[in-house]
Amino acid sequence: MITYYSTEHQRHHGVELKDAAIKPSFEKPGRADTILAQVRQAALGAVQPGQAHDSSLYVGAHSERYVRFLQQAWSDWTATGQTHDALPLIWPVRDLRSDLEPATIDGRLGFYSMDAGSPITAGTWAAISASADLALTGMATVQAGAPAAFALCRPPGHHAGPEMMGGYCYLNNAAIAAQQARRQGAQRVVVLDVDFHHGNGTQSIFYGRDDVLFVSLHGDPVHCYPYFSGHADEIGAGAGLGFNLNLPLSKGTAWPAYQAALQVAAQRVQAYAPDVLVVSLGVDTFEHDPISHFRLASADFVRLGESLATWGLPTLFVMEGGYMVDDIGRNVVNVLQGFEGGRAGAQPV
Ligand code: FKS
Ligand code: ZN
Repeated sequence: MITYYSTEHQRHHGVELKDAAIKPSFEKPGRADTILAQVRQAALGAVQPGQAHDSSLYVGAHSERYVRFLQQAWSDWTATGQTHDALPLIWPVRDLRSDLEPATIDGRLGFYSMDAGSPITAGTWAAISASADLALTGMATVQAGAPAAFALCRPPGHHAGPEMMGGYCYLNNAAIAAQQARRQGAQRVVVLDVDFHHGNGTQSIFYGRDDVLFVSLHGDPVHCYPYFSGHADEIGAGAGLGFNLNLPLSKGTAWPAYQAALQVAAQRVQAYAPDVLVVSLGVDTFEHDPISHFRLASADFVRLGESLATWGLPTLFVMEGGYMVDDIGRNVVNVLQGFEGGRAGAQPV
């Protein structure tokens, strides 16, 4: 399986608020580097750079004005005399107006975000556009006939909505790839999200549509970030009614319950009969992940890959979260190798 990787991700290294202090973000460059090292060590396949794509291809998953905001945010911020990273500090929550785009960067940072987890830095646009381009390149490879590809995206994307950054995400790489699959002729696309956190952004982008089915296994939002999205009763709206499936799982979920939920997901996907599968691949479901609460062991990630292979679909893996930096590379490669091993006995869904 080809891995698409770009060094541009290193230009984004942000901060987050934790324990009443500004600290380096859990979502740090070393994550992608350790995954790449394991991909190479395991000889998974070629590692190639992505192709640059026009930012107009990000529109569809996102609005045009949001993409423009991301592209210009750092220069707008530094134009006010600031030199440190930009973080939003005010949000248009209930009872405040969210229909008017503010003119100043301070207002716009809050207008276009859900939390303070996505700082804008000097290298953010370079990194996030390169990350989205890896997903687009991977999708092109899959649509050209490859059984699978791995987009080693960083920054991640699944919390980013049509007009919203947050949770370390800016451009929704998986949604951008799914949207591109539709443009290039796929009739039905599934995005399966196995990151520990609910992919609220992907859900939101496709909530009113029946041409992209979103299925997610994640920590129950009653207890887990992002708290305000990911419940089982979120089933889509309008034309998209019935095309959103959330499978929230309790804290401490281990492989048996996880596998059972995966089977529910498989049945829904089988009924949908998609042309292509995009997997939002987070490995923060690992038992030792520092910010999450599932208990998958390293060997379970092989099983996850094997299970997905039995779906028999052209598959693009898009990297999302995973924070136990020493182990995430092994766990990611386990999924991908499990997938390749499992393809031998694959039955089309
Ligand atoms: C809980 C703090 C939660 C934010 C967690 C963000 C998770 C991001 C992710 C992504 F894939 F996007 F990277 N902080 N104590 O893993 O879902
Ligand atoms: Zn996550």
